[in-house]
Amino acid sequence: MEKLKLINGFPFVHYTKDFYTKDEMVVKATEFYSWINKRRTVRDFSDKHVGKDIIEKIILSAATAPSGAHKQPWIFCVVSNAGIKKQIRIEAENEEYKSYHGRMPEDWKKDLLPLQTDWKKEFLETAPYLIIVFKKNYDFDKAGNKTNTYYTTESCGIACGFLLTAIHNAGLVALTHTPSPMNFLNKILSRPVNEKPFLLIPVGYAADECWVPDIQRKELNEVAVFY
Ligand code: IYR
Repeated sequence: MEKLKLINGFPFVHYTKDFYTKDEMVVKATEFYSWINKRRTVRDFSDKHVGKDIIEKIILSAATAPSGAHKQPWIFCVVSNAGIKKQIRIEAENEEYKSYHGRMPEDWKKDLLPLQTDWKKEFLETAPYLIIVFKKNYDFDKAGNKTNTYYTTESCGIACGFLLTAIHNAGLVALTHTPSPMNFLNKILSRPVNEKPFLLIPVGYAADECWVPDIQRKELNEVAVFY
């Protein structure tokens, strides 16, 4: 039986967490780092099928993320339909073409050179799934009344972090794609006005011939300060 108690009239459940010995903790932390450090953003996708049940578990994992006042201000739209993927590719490439041919300042394009990105987004049709994460700027209760959401950017950012981790854990790869502007996604997916596109994440297997830029991650002393 789950332990329950009321605090000021609100139900709380007793929470327990496994403790590890100091040595176990070192092993756990080291192994996790070495595993997560193998995650890479991938642009070369295979069209190999991935079971919907896997994607469902990945999304459930993402949706365990903490959120402002536990409002869970996200919705994950999963597209596997070839026709919809094609529409998304056409619209995204249209925006990206304009970005790469005028909207992006030269400095920005220079920063992207080592990644060799361009306006062409073939992966939007190749990857078996596109997960489009929408951020809810406000929400509706069951009766249809408008309700507030809080810290939506932070909440969705964390949920996407969980999503990418769950994708990596399943042996799949992803790309955090941000076609800009992304309003076309509301239209194609018939999403309501309270939802704003946050990230477009193709998910699938890496292609047999898959190349990623030879990037280096910052050292600990460049990313952390201990006081
Ligand atoms: N959104 C564009 C450009 C782009 C921007 C950044 I910052 C990147 O890290 C990668 C790409 C695109 O998806 O190509």
